Amino acid sequence: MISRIDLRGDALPEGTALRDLLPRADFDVSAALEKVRPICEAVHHRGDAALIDYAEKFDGVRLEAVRVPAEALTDALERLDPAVRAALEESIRRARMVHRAQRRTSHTTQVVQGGSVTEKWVPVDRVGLYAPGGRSVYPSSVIMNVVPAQEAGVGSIALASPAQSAFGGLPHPTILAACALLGVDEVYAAGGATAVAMFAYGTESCPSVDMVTGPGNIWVAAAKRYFTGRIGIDAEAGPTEIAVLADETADPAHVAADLISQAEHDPLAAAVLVTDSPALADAVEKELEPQVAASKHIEDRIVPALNGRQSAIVLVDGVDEGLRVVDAYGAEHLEIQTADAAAVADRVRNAGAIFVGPWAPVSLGDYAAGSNHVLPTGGCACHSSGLSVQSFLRGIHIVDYTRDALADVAHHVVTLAEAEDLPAHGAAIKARFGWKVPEGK
Ligand code: HSO
Ligand code: ZN
Repeated sequence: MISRIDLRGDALPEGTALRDLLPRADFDVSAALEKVRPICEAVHHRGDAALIDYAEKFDGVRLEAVRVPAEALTDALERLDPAVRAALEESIRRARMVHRAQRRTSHTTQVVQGGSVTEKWVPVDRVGLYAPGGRSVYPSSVIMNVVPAQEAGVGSIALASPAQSAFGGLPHPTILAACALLGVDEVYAAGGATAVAMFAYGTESCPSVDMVTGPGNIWVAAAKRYFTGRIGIDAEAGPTEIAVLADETADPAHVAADLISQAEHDPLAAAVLVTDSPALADAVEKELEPQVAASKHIEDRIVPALNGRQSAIVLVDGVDEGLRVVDAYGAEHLEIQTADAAAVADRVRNAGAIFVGPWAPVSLGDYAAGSNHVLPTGGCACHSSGLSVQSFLRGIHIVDYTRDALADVAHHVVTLAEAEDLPAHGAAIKARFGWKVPEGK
């Protein structure tokens, strides 16, 4: 069912040439952009009325208001299955531990006597978090977005999730319960591009935000792209990906189970095994069949994901070549299932998150490792990180120089200003010293 790419024998190509040999999903956000434009503009011009009309069109329910009443949140928490509540609480506790450690403190560098630069970290004032509905109702993603924002010190956090006709037009009750557990009380029933537009422009009931984060389908990604430059966004999340770098010591049943675990998300999800062991490749392929047959979302997601051009078993000559392949791929999630997995993991340069050895499957990270599961997809791990406290902070440089400290460096500033043909820059210095350039030390 899963295709094979044999990269054994010849030397591996360099850079993008290697990347081009590897599988990847088609996820054309630019085509979706044209479709979301009128939706975003309708929300801009008609505000809540447009949100209510779109909820009726896309979610099949006529809302009285988009803001979710406070009682709906407490109600959802009261009705939450106690086992789910305990699991969410443990997930929150672990995520808080990890994200609290990411907090940054301001730092002052004394550049010269009398001249300092302080980097002050300031949280974004207000963020809008998106939690999908429909196929993916993930309270775990609410945690992964809210916790870093809270630990960063974001003062105002709003959350949007699609209206559900089965729940009287409210977002899914588990999403509401997760919000209640996290202390988020500003929740809106709005979905996809309409939710992003609501946050970006603001409406009668929802004040605009400075930044939108959260996963979503291609429409959410397109809406994020539409608003890039106007508001902050975390990333245009694409379909989930797992890559496993494994040698003959890996357990094929575990590898197969882990590949299926992410294929379960989406027909475009990617599952990639990179191995130097043809025996393991055969054994994993053999394992896939009964395990897929025993899973739930077979025809609509797992089979198309594993069969898709984005998934493959890649054969390489050795672990060193395997490392080059996974680095070129830049997976959202990368498992290392080799002998001395920690040493191999240490050599990886490109991955959203790395899962080391047989006891750290991706699903642990999805729910309860303490790590964040909002991670770069589509190869973006080569230049970007997953969601973190840092995502919600801005580092502001505060420049503080005395007269003497400015005088000491003034001639260099004037020289560079002249070299760039920007004499007014130099004049701004000279004006302070009787229109002369002070002699530096
Ligand atoms: N693996 C997904 C996150 C998720 N898994 C949510 C289960 N629920 C993307 O990292
Ligand atoms: Zn997952």
